[in-house]
Amino acid sequence: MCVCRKGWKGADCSEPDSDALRCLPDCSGHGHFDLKYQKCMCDEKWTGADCSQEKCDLDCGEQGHCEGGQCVCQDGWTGTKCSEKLCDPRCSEHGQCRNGTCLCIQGWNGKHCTLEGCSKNCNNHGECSMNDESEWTCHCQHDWDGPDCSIPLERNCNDGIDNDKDGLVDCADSECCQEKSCENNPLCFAAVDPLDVLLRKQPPAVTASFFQRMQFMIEEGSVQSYAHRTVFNDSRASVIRGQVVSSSGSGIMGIRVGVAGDAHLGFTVTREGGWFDIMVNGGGAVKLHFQRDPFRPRDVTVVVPWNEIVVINKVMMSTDDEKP
Ligand SMILES: [Ca+2]
Ligand SMILES: [Ca+2]
Repeated sequence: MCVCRKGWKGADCSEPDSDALRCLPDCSGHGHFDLKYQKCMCDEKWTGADCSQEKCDLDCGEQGHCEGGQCVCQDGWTGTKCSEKLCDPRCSEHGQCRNGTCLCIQGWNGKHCTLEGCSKNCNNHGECSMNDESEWTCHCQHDWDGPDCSIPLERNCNDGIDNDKDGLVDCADSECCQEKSCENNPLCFAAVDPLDVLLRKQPPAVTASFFQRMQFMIEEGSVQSYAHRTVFNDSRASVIRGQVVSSSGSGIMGIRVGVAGDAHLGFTVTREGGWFDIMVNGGGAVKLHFQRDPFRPRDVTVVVPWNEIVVINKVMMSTDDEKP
């Protein structure tokens, strides 16, 4: 027997089925059901089997598609044609998004402009400006220092007055050591930078031992003065590296650093930024002694393995005027 299509009945399916006609698909109200083709014929602008999808013919580029008459962009893209790159949401706080690149407002750095370049507006002791690396940084007035210009400097290095009231007068204040009037002052004597010594030398053989690679430090005119070669044990020698700072956190130059109770190991003197390197014999606790007027001397005990470079925490020195 014949199985009639929707809307038709009778033995040979030639009579219109008025009941069924009432129940034909409504094509979402955007078309009509065609009995001949047995499917929804959609109105212009609509598509889909039931004509429920609006035809969308906007050009949404490669990063988007048209939906409901407008472009829907893939993640990370925006704009009427989805052709503009979005920035990380963090950009909106201190920057402006320009096609995927976050352009920072004054004082902010980083890919998403989240890094503060001029903290506390340079404490009103400096200017926030862009450096050669296109980063905003504080440029401090001449008597202020630190990333946010919060550290006062010894303004006059030759007036016998402690200008920044840190207990250090003129050349005793390391920041004066670059000044002509302090150039030859013993308080500004510093050891040479080991890197500078190394650069003048032939690189050591790859097979050289730790001691052979490091012994340049105790040679004459190098980092460590008055060191006797014979007191160092080749298999135990190690190097302690550290930084001596004042209570304000700035490095102190000219601090004498030696091993307490062992003068034969010699001593070194902190260089610019308060840095020092000293060779010792490892394999136990080593007590370092730090001293220079007008600071209170300090001892710091370090556990030192064999043949290693040990970097220790900052050593803070204070004067008698300061609370310990
Ligand atoms: Ca001072
Ligand atoms: Ca002064």
